[in-house]
Amino acid sequence: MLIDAEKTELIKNRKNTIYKEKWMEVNTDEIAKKCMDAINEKLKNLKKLNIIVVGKSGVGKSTLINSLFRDKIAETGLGRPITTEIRKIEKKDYPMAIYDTPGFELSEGQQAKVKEEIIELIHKGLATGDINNAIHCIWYCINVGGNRTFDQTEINWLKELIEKNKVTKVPIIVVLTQACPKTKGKQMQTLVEKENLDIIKVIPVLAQDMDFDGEYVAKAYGLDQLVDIMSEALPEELQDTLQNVQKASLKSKKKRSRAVVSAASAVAFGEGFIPIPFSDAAVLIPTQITMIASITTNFGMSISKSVIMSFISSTIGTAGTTILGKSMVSNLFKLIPGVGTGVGGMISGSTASLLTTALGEAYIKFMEMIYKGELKKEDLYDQNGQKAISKMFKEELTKKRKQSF
Ligand SMILES: Nc1nc2c(ncn2[C@@H]2O[C@H](COP(=O)(O)OP(=O)(O)OP(=O)(O)O)[C@@H](O)[C@H]2O)c(=O)[nH]1
Ligand SMILES: [Mg+2]
Repeated sequence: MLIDAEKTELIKNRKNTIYKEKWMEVNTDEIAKKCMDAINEKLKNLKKLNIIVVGKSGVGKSTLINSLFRDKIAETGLGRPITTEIRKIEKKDYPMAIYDTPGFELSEGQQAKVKEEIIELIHKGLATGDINNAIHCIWYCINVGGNRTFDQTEINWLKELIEKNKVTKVPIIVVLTQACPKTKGKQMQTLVEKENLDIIKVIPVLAQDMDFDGEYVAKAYGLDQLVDIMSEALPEELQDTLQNVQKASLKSKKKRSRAVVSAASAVAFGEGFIPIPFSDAAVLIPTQITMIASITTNFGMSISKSVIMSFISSTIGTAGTTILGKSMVSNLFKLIPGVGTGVGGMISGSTASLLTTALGEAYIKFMEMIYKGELKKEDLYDQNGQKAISKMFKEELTKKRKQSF
């Protein structure tokens, strides 16, 4: 039998243990570091997207590539020749390769050669059984500006390529470049569509604004649609890569990011129903870190740890580096209208999911503001910037809370 003194000591020890767990510290610096690790891991594991771009010299292949993808990838020179006619453009730490056909002139001998080389590339890629080596899409570019009518030799070339690609089924998109004025682009689109080719889509684009003697400027268009079509044509494993490299459609980045938030929110729902003293919400944090990493990857910007940290501090309500888990939870609860303070010491599934959704939506807005240059790095270190993030998060919470009623 235990004597009273021993009993008291045991109870005290037990209390201490619970006490420690209950008041566990949440370190924003640590969380930001984990976010950075998760972002780097995610970037490292992005599958490589491989596109072949074919079209006569001067149609605007390089312009198209540089307008659609980040970091002016086609400006890295001519690319490494991999066959006599095809060059591979790659960049270090860039999850994409472009096979370009510079100077593709459709002279008869060359036409046939390029076609054979493309088919060979497709087969070689498939033979490795690795998605990183496969050819995922072919753009066939036709210049609208220089063509009054359709060039039948190009259609014939395409038909033969389609025939040879019948089994391998790499998606082919016909891109009508320099499609200006738009009506001319539409006309050409109708002409190509009449051919009933087995392709994904014919799409007119103007990759860059076009200046007519300083009197009239035709605005670039169609790139966002090309991103959407690519997204429809590519498998799920390449969707993150596409968003990471494309810079033409913010809408598409946001759409993909929202899907990430819904998924994280569902996971958080399952992780809910945890008594606060034991979990201190720490159990929930890995899910949110993964979510933040995925959204950051979609935006394709390099983000520093301090930027992430200022977002975290602003949302969980701490000025310093550390905050007690309990305070963090109570801060968060205070932000949710009508929830009170952690009823029964539990974070319910629906509260966990609500917090996750609001955090994710606020982070998408935060990324969007940085992407558009509306929020500068300097703003993040001053109080006003942090207050703006806090406000955004609170607004999202209120909005989502209302929706859940
Ligand atoms: N304003 C405007 N100019 C364009 C557009 N597309 C191409 N150009 C111009 O057309 C010319 C040729 O474009 P490139 O992108 O170099 O053509 P390319 O198909 O890569 O040509 P090769 O590499 O020789 O096969 C350049 O002077 C571009 O500036 C566009 O969408 N808008
Ligand atoms: Mg070029």
